[in-house]
Amino acid sequence: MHKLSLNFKLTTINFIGAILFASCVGGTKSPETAYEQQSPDFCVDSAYLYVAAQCAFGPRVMNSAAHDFCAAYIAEKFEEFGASVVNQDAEGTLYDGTKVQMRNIVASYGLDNPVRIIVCSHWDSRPWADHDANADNHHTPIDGANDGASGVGAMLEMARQIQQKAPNVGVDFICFDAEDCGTPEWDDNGEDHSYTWCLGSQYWAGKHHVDGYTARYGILLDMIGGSNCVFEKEAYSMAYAPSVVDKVWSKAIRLGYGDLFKNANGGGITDDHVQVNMSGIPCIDIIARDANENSFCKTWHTVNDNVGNINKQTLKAVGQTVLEVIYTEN
Ligand code: AHN
Ligand code: ZN
Repeated sequence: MHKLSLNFKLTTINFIGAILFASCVGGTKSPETAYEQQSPDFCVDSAYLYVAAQCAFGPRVMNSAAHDFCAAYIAEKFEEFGASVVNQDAEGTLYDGTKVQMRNIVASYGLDNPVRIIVCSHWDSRPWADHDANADNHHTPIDGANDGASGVGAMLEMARQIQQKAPNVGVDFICFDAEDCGTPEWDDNGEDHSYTWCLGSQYWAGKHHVDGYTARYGILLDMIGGSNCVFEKEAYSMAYAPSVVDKVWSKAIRLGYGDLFKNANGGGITDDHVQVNMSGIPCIDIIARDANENSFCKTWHTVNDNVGNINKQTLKAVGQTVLEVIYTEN
């Protein structure tokens, strides 16, 4: 009898141990997290398909057919997932004077809800791989799987989840155009060219997609699908929206993604969130940097920024974290 009960206990312990072990395999979650997730599961395989679908059009560079076809794809996908979509068309001017036709795409849920959260990303891709190790590639347009498509792919998957179960807040997914056609490195004379980036969000900041629009806060997703990268607390985010940074980082850590979301201060980055902040809505940037070097991810502005280099663990961590923030907001 004694022996039997000892065996039973050992088996029970082994069984619990096996569950804890199994929950660690293949994921980044730590077994000690007791936090109970409030949001639906972010399906990273779906998000990955939406990234691949954008890249399949070819580089979404300004004034190209691929760009226009992808704009239609993004709007149609959001509509399929039950969103109300507004296209905001405008003309922009590149660093060299070239005129470009821009389209910001805004997909909204819960339009009657006065409490609104923005999730945003740019959707265009860089016309030049001007950071490529091979100078022969410096004028080649990039797929922008990580730099562009990753953020939109994650937003589409969040939209699919929201269609199935509405959160307590209204959500506006904003796809900004013409973020990534800032002055190329090979044409940089050393002056301040920050105004040549983020043309779509500059336009939106001056004229919101609907009159009188406002939101409680915004979260920008930029390069959220790379490998060997980490997320640090970006400096403009900390200056304009420190409580939003805290909210997002603490959710990420409670979900077990503390290996990616570092409790460290990063530098300030010229990005679409600066424009959202300028328009009076606090907004943070979740933007990856290389885990080992003081730079963006290895594929940044290179011809290697393609769907084969998308890292599902990173994409999942960010997608689930932002969903959790949305579903815990009241
Ligand atoms: C600059 O390099 C000036 N800003 C980085 C913003 C960016 C570019 N994000 C993606 N591509
Ligand atoms: Zn870029």
